[in-house]
Amino acid sequence: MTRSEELMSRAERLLPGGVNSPVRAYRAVGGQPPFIARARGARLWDADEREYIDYVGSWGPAILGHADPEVVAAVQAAAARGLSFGAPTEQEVTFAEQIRDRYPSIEMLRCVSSGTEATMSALRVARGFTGRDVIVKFDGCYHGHSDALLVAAGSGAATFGSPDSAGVPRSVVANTASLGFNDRDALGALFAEHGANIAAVIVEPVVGNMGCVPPEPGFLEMLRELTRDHGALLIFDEVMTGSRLARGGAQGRFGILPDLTCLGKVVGGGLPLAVYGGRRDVMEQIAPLGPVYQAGTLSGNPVAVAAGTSTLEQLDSGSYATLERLGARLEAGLERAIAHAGVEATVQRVGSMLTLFFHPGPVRSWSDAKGCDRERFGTFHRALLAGGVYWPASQFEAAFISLAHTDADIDRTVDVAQGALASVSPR
Ligand code: KE4
Repeated sequence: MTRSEELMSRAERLLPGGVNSPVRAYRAVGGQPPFIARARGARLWDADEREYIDYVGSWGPAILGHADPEVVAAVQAAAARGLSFGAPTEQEVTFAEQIRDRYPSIEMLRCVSSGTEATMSALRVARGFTGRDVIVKFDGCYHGHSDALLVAAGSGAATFGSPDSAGVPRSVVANTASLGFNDRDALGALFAEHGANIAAVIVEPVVGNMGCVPPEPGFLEMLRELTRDHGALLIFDEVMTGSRLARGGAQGRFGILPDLTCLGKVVGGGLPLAVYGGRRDVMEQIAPLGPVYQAGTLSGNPVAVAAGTSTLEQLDSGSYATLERLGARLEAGLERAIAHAGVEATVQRVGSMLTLFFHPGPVRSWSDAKGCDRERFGTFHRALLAGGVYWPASQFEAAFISLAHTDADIDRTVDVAQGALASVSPR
């Protein structure tokens, strides 16, 4: 029995599935999830001292690579000054100024401790500001686990979703509509019928949570135009894309400014720190200035802010050129490996986030993505892991490249993927 197997048998007695977040249990891909003991740069080591090249990056935060020396030093120095005060600190102001400097759409912001909190709070202030109740999301987009956003795809014409989780009352999602991503006809029809009641549209501007699915030309522009015309707010959930796709996130890359933005992952540098912010007239609705309540004991925690500040300070324009180059190298290598293996698969990438879909492609929406061959993905994932490549444990996730990855890492990964694809029965 490996150390990870021993640890999993202990963990399962106390933690549902032995994990603190479902995807970590490997139920979608099978096999024993390695318990990670330590990480540095682009490498992970598990409890059995097995080494991996890491493409999960803690699901996005580790854009510099793990245990970046400057970030670790900043965290150690902050911790030595005290872990949490529940009071304003200079460091939170500096961090807020960093965010404002990167995101022209963010005039005012509030720190919270997770992406879920950020999106939940953004929805609340959008409803408070507009006085409206209807929220629009897109099938296959994930915005954290707050009740109003756990909505299954609207079945056919019934665009108003049904709960996507037990424990969510139907009444709570009665005002949440879910449409097909990139479906401009459905979007136009919904606004034509319900526009006056829509508080906000929330979208991953590049979707990571059905795998990497970019917006088709004109889709984000249409979202911006329709929300503006109908007095609804446009919320970009950039928890994954923010500071990953460009210094100013997807909004910087595409040049479309939302009314509110949610950030997480990279901006916290791996510690519990997330942000929601945007138009000043909207954010001034938040307590103690306005009637929309939101609070948090550890919001803007000084140790987490130290990790976030140090991470953002190290991300400059050169960083994104490097991430683009490494991403293109991995994409090209995987495409060669797919062709060589004669397997029906496609790679979709934006910057340093990418997905290998077991699907002929293109994958434009959830209705495409759910047609992927998940069994083949599971075989592929297990073979990658056996070959020392740590890949997201679901077909519906994005893999992430960090600044610590080298050309040699990418080339080694492509070699392992070539072997992994050979173990997948061709179709
Ligand atoms: P958290 O509450 O997990 O910090 O953030 C929720 C969230 C919000 N918005 C987007 C676009 C996200 O991707 C996430 C969380 N992402 C998942 C993986 N895609 C986190 C991994 C997990 O759930 O364990």
